[in-house]
Amino acid sequence: MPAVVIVGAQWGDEGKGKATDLLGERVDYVVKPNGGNNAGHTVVVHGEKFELKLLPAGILSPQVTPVIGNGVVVNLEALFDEIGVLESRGVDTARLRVSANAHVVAPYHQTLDKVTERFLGKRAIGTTGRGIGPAYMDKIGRLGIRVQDLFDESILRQKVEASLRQKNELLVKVYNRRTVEVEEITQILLSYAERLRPMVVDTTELLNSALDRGEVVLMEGGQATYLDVDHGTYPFVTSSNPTAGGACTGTGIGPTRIDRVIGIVKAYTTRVGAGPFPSELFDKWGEFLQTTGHEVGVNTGRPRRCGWYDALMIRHAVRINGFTDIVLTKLDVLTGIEEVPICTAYDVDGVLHREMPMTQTEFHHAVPVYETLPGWTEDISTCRRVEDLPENARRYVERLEELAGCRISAIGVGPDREDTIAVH
Ligand code: 2SA
Ligand code: GDP
Ligand code: MG
Repeated sequence: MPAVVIVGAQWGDEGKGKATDLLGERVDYVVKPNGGNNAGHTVVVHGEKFELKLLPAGILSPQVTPVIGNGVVVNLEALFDEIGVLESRGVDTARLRVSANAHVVAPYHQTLDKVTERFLGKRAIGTTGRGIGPAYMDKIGRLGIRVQDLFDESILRQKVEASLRQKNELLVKVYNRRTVEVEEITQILLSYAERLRPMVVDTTELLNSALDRGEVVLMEGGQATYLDVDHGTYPFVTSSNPTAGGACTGTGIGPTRIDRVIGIVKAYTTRVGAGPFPSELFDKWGEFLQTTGHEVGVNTGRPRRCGWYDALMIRHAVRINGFTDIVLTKLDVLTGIEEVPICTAYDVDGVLHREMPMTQTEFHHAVPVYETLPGWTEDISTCRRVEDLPENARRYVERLEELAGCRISAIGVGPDREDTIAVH
């Protein structure tokens, strides 16, 4: 399995970090193709909890070379903070490599993210406030600053100036904020240059050469399918392409080199931030999932909205990403629910939809139609084989597999690395 992609199939926090960490023992490189320090992955290794944001979860496996790909937007302060925290806990981060083509999140991106959200008022996206949207806007608008620019002071100053000429107009005239000085930003960015230099390489060359040698590269997608700027619930999305195609552009690995695309699917649904969510729960079961599943944002501490499993979303995600298999996570959280509903259709203003509707308006109006399966009360956290699961848990998994039209290859029954069932 030379090149493998991991993609979140819902709105994030499906457990991609744990899945990456689990596969870490069998891979040589783990590369992050998109996003930045808006991500949040909790990985539990032998009872010890790690929270990763900008760094790929593969950093916890000593034989893995972790890579920040060209598609990532890098907040340098956050990068070195995270490295510092991991080092203080005994994790060796010296193997980390960063793409020379990755873009930098500058302090003014974060300011713009926050003021834009405030400006939107009721229509705010509920971003993480990490400057991700404005950094990607600059990238697409050709006003971005790349990691390599830090090694050419005169180019860096020119680029900061070009970017700030436009930003200052906006900040001062529209948002009533102070002017950001070119020299201040240039010096802040330059202050990271020497520490960053040893990590910076042509990561596309690094990864493709590794594949040529038969080594295994895992692409760890940030965020998730329905947060994708093209395929997600726009405008309530992030500003990158977390779907499988984005893994190619965000790393420089061609699609023909990819053998496996693993969809990470939570056994129920969560979302953090604003936007439509047809199977969202506002009753005791929503609270149950939130509490039992510890559904709180790793990055911002926001409680995650919770709802039942939405089979339409997953079937559509299987298509968009071309999943070869699914890792189903957090099945243990459903233990104790007498009857487990699965959303299998939407009623949209009286019209029944069995697939994702075409328009966002229809999705906003979608009322979930449920089929219900009997639940289970047995503790499943110690199950290590499918046969160990109670019959009703097995039936739930089989039904999800059938509705998704994709094989489930592993099942998560707890947060620790070991709490996993491999399906043969
Ligand atoms: P942004 O900051 O521009 O990417 O926000 C745009 C939308 O994308 C959502 N988003 C996320 N959703 C779930 N998890 C994310 N990471 C953290 C976590 C989130 C946290 O793992 O818990 O700590 O709050 C993540 N990152 C971005 C975001 O909520 C907006 O809806
Ligand atoms: P990511 O952003 O997709 O990596 O997911 P997060 O780390 O933000 O959120 C997933 C949470 O669920 C983390 O706290 C994990 O430790 C936890 N987790 C992952 N898999 C399982 C599982 O199978 N069962 C339980 N109970 N928790 C899990
Ligand atoms: Mg997360």
